[in-house]
Amino acid sequence: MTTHPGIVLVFGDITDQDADAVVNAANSSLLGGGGVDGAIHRKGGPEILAECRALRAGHYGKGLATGQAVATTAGRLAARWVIHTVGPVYQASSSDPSLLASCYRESLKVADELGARTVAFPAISTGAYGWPMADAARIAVEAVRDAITSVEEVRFVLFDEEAYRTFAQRIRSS
Ligand code: AR6
Repeated sequence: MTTHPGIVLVFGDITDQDADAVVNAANSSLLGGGGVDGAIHRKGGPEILAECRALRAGHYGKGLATGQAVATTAGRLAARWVIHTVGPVYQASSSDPSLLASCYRESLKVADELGARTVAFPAISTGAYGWPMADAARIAVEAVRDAITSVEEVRFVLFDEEAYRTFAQRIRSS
């Protein structure tokens, strides 16, 4: 069935999620980094990086563009797939919210292609990329709410209390 997904909030670590797919807040190199990206590669093991390297050697020679998404194995994680997406870097005067919304939409599109029914997202762009949490939460919740997808459950996995509270407030008020 294709409809809007249900939304669940979790206070925790994305690498612990038992979802069909977990989303990585990656960078365009697809070759790892800190934050969510570092945690996923550390816990998921070298198989994920090997597939990322293969993507770079093939269709993604120039890397993954901001707002796009692509899947690999999840290696040793409980999930079956990691969907890598690249959030926009926040710049106070010229940040484009549609690129952040695109990360959620494109990740759900990839999830549909895979047949994933449960997908766990971190708060993309709110760490190293500096997007203010309240604005990022609004964009994330709206993008997921409006998506037409076969994904049944979207889990936002928030790493600290402030992020959890901000997402909870946004869901209540929209
Ligand atoms: N589980 C859930 N959320 C987490 C975890 C975790 N294990 N670790 C951090 N967060 P970030 P970005 C939260 O920096 O802003 C990387 O180096 C964190 O508190 O992971 O999109 C990539 O390679 C924050 O709220 O992603 C890129 O270069 C949110 O997840 C760059 O950082 C996102 O923080 C991407 O930056």
